[in-house]
Amino acid sequence: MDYKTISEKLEVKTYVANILIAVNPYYDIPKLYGPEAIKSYRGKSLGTLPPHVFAIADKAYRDMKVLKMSQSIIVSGESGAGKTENTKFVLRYLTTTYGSGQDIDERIVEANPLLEAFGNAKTVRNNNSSRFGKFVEIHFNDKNAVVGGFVSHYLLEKSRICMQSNDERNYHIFYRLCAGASEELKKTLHLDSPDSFRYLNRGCTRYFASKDSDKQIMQSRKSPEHLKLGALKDPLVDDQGDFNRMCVAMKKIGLDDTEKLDLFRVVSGVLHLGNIDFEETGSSSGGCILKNHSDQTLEYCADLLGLDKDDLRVSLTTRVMLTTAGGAKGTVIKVPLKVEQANNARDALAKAVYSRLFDHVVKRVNQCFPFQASSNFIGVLDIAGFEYFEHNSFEQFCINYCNEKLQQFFNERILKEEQELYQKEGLGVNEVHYVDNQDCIDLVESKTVGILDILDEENRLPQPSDQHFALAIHSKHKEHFRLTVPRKSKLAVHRNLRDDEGFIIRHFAGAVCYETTRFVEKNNDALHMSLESLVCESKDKFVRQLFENSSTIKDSKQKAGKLSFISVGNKFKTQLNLLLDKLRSTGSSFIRCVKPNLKMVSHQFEGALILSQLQCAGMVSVLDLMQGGFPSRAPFHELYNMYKAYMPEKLTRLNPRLFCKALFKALGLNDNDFKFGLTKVFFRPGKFAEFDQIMKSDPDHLAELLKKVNKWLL
Ligand code: AD9
Ligand code: MG
Repeated sequence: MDYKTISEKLEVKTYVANILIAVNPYYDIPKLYGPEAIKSYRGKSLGTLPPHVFAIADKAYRDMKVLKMSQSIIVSGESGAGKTENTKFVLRYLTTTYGSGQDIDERIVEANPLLEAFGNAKTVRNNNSSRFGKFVEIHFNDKNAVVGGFVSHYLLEKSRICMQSNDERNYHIFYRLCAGASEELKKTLHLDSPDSFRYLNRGCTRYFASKDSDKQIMQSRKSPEHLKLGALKDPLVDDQGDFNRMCVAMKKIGLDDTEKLDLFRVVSGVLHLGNIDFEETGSSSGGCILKNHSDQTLEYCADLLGLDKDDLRVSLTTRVMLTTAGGAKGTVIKVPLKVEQANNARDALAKAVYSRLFDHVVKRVNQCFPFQASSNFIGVLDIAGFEYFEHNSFEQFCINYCNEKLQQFFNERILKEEQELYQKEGLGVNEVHYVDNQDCIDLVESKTVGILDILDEENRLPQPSDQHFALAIHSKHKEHFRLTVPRKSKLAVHRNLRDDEGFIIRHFAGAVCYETTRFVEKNNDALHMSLESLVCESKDKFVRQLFENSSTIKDSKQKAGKLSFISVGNKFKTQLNLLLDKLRSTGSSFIRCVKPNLKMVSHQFEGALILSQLQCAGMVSVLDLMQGGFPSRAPFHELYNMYKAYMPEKLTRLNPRLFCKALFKALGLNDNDFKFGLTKVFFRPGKFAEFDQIMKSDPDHLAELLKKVNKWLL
C-alpha cells in the first residue's frame, strides 16, 4: 500500500487504545492543524472525531479538570519522527482553546523558536533536530484557564558546539546571526560568513571530500551564487528568514534590544574563540603560543566576552597546578600546555560558555510566562527517542538510559496497571507478558556498581582513562545478562573493538555497542580553574551572570589546583528521576511519532522501517493486550450520576450497577463491546464514544430509549 492510501485510511494518525500513533506526513497540511480543526476538537471524547494530537490534548485537559489532577503527554519517537512539531501543536491547542486571552498564551508558543534557535541543529536525520530534551508545563488556575508555563531542559549536546559530523551543522543561531545581522551589527560583532569560522566550517569541509554524490553537491556549491552566500549556505535552510522570524519571536516574548545583543555578543564570542590557533614554541620548556594570525581573533573574543586579552591568552596556554615537590606544599605553578591540550582548553571554554548561555535562554524564557499560583498543569515531554548509530558515544548512552526509564513508565502505566485492574475487577482477560527492564536500569544507575557510578569513580582518579573505565565495567558485571563485550557484536565495526574500547548493552529496543572513547571527558562539566576564574571575573556583567553560582570555582579554590569534577551522568540521573517522580504523580497520555522513510520526503511509506519503530516503542505488546482488552472504562456511579436526571424514577431507585445493566440492556448494546467489572463498565476500543454519542444524542431519541428501559424493567 502506498503512503497516500495509508494516510487516507489512517488520516496520518491512529489510536492504539488511548495511545496516539502519529506518522510524520513530511508536508504541511494546514487544514489539519488550522483554527477550524482546533475548534472542532474542543470538549470531544476520544474517538468521536478522527484521531488527532488535539484529541489527546483535549483528553488531557478534560482529565485534569474532572480528576483534578495534573496530566502529562509523553511524545516519543526517533529523530525526525515529529516529536517537536506535535509538541508545538499540543501547546498551541491548549493555549488557544483554554487560554486566558492574554499575552501569556502566545508567549508559551513563541518561546519555541527561541529555544530551537539555540538548541536545534541540522543533522543527517532531521533538518531541525532538537539537541536537548524538554518538558514543557502549561499551568492552569482553579478555573482551569492557562496562567503560565515552565520549561525544564535536559542534556544539551555540547560536543556539537566544537565539532559536527559529516553534513551536519552547528546550532542554528550561529548561521542565522551571520546571515541575518545588519551590517552595523556584523561590524560590532566582527562577523563574517560562516565559512570563516572553525566551529562552523568543519562538518561541511569534511563532507565535501567524501562520496561522488557529495562532490556533485560540492560543485553546485561552487556556483557563483553559492560562493556569494558562502559554501555553508545550506539550500534546505533559510538562515536569513529564520533570523528575522526569530527576532519577531524574541520581541513577542518580551526580550529587549539589550538582552538580544547580550545573546548575540556571546554567540559571536564563542565563534571567535574557536578561531584561535596554537603552535609549538619550539623552546625546551615545551608548551605553545598563539599563532600569529590569532592575535586579532583573540582580541575580538576577549572584547566580546569582557575578558582581558592577555589573561585569556595565558589561561588558554597554561594550567594552574599545585606542587607538593620538595615539601613546598601548596605552591601554585603555571604549567605550559601542549598544542593539543590548548586546543582542548579552548573547546572546553567554548562549550562551557555556550551551554551556560543555553541555560540562560531557558531561564529567560521561563521568566516570560511566570505564574503565582497554579492548581494543576499539563506537561508535554519532547525528548529524543532510542538511538542506535554506527558509532555510539556517551550522548547515546544517556539518551538510551532515559528511554529505558520512559519505557518502564510506559509499561507500568499501560501494561502492568491495565492488567492489575482487569484482575481486580474480575474481568477474566488473559495475561500479557512483557519484559521488565528494571535489570537494565539497575545496570546503569545502581549505587557503586552501576555504569554511571563506575564512570564517576574513574573521573575522580588522578589519571582517569577511558580504557580503565571500560575494563572496570566488564570486570564488575561479568555475567550480567544485559552487558557484554564488543567482540560479541553481530557487526564487524564493533567486533573489531577491544574489551577496553567499549561495551554492549542489550536494551529493550535492541543491543547497542557504546564506544568508550571520551566518556571520561564528556562526563565532566567542570572547567579547569584558570578558565573558570577567568569567565567568573569577566568585565561583562552578562557573562559574569552566566557563571554565577558556579560551584566549581569555590570547589577548585579549596582543592587548590586539583582538576575539579562535576558529573554530567549523575546530574542527568537526578534530573531524570525527578522527572519520573513528576510523571508518576500525573495522569498520562502517549503520542508515539513515526518516521515514514529515511529520505525525509512525503508520500513514501517504508513498512519495515515503521514496524521496527513500533516494536521499539513497545507498541506490539500493547496491541496484544488491547486485542483482548477494554481501554475505556467508567465507574457505575459516574454513569449513574451522569444520566440519572434523565431517567424515570423507577430506574434511579436501582443501585448504580443494576442501573447501568438496565441501561445497557435497553440500549441494545452488543454484549461483546463491553464488560461489567466490580465497580466499572469496560468498553472495547472506540465503543465508549459510541455509547456517549447515543446518550448525548437529541432528547427525543433519548426519551425513546428511556421508554425501552422502562419496558425492560417491567
Ligand atoms: V529530533 O529527535 O528533535 O531530531 P523530532 O523532534 O521527532 O526529531 P520534528 O518534530 O523536528 O522531529 O520533525 C521533523 C520535520 O518533519 C519537521 O521539521 C517538519 O518538516 C516535518 N514534520 C513533522 N511533523 C509534521 C506534521 N505534523 N506536519 C508536517 C511535519 N510536517
Ligand atoms: Mg525534536
